[in-house]
Amino acid sequence: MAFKFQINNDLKFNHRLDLLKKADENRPEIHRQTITGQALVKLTDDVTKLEGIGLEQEGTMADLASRKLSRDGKVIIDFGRHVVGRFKIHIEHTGSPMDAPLAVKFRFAEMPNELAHQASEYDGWLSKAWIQEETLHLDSLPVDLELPRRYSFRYVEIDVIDSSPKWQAVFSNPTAVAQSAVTTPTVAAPKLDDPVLQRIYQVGLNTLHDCMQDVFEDGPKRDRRLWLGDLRLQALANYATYDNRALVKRCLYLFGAMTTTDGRISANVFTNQDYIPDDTFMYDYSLFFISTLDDLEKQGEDREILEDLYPIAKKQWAYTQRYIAADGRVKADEDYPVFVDWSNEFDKTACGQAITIYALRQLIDLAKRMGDAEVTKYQEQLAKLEDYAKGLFDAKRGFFVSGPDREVNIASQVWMVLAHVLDDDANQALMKKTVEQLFPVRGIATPYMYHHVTEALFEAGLHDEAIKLMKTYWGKMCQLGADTYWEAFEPEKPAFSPYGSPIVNSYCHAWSCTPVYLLKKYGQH
Ligand code: RAM
Repeated sequence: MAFKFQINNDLKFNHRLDLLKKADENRPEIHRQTITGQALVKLTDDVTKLEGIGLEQEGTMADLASRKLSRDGKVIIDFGRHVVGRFKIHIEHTGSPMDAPLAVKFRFAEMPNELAHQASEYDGWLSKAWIQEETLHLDSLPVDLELPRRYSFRYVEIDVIDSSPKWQAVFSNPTAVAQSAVTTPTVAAPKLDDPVLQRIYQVGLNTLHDCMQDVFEDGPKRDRRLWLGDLRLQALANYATYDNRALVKRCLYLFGAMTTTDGRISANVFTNQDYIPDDTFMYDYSLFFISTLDDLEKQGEDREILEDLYPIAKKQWAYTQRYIAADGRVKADEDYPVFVDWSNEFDKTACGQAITIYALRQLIDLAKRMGDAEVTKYQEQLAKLEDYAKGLFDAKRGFFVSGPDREVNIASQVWMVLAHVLDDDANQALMKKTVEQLFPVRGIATPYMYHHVTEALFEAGLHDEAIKLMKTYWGKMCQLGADTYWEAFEPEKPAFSPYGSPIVNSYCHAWSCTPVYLLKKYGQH
């Protein structure tokens, strides 16, 4: 089922002020740190890097002030690490008096390959306004320029469109004021002897750090907002590292405060000025509200948020009933898509079944904590959903099948394992068979889904296979030059973008940071 923009103008949303107040009470303090540019670099052809674009140092920072830039003069500053924050630079002119303004373009990139694409060539379906660049006309110099937006970047390209034949622009002292809701981890890192895993862990930590802002953002370049599916994984990664529970609570309160009046929880909320729920709904994301609340409670019971948000979790479950048939079959619906992954190359029906079971188990845990008598009703429905799911297991083929064509795909096996539809031995046998017959993974486009594949291997006790996959997937991003992990990565098509061009891809995307969680939970063998 293809992802499409949902426009639902006539929805009615709640705005529970009591819950929004609690979201505000849990608002984080933002920590800031000033970072200076590290080197001048230029793009090179390098087949070992993403899209064949590498970098080479071409000067030190001291050289910047000696570059006199006029028409078409360019320089790329490398900040040496990924930064989310404001950018400042000092600009002067040299030569004759300024007989024209300075026209200059700044381009910000998380990865070198972004600089090899031009915004003018972008024709994808997502807004090109996300492309991080600014063109300015400065009538007088010198100036200490601070650009207006918060950017997500490691590299800044300065491109002088024009000065005049009589004078040149001189740039110096580029700084970034990096920001995050967290500073250093408060939970000890797992003991990892393998340098590849150490690097994989560190890049995950950097990714999470830079996505922890006023809310858990999905990506600080884009969409810069709070998505429920991303939040679930970020929260788990956060408990294993920075352990800022207030930020998780803030985000859960935001979703809980602004459901539709019929009980649906939005896939994401905007938090830039006012709090606004998006009119976009995804079946699995809505259910992950239940999971995220339960995961939080499992960290240590928090009665207040449980009592505030359990009724909202229940209402989401009640709304979900229309997608569950009497025999326990989950009926997918184009208007409430099951996301699972950006790829549309596989059938997601069995995943929908498994995710429903996965979430209901967590609702049952919440119901027990609340002493809710409806727990029995939930348990009965769980049994039906599981029976139906077991019927999807094709004993002859040894796999779960999905959809009308009885398709066998990796995602279905993975979600059935995570939902513990079979017992532990059968789960292990299923994942072994998945590795033997369905690997190498093909046609999965996001670290989000790779996370679930890796987790299913760990859950099934296939530690070595899980580590191997982590190394070939997240390790490959590291080899290709990642400082932070990416929103989309399909190893067999490294330049894949769900949006038509990598220039709008986010290269610091929270749902990919989960090696920090996986290595902490399962990695020390
Ligand atoms: C994208 C964002 C976000 C994700 C949704 C489904 O727009 O990257 O992270 O949750 O897709």
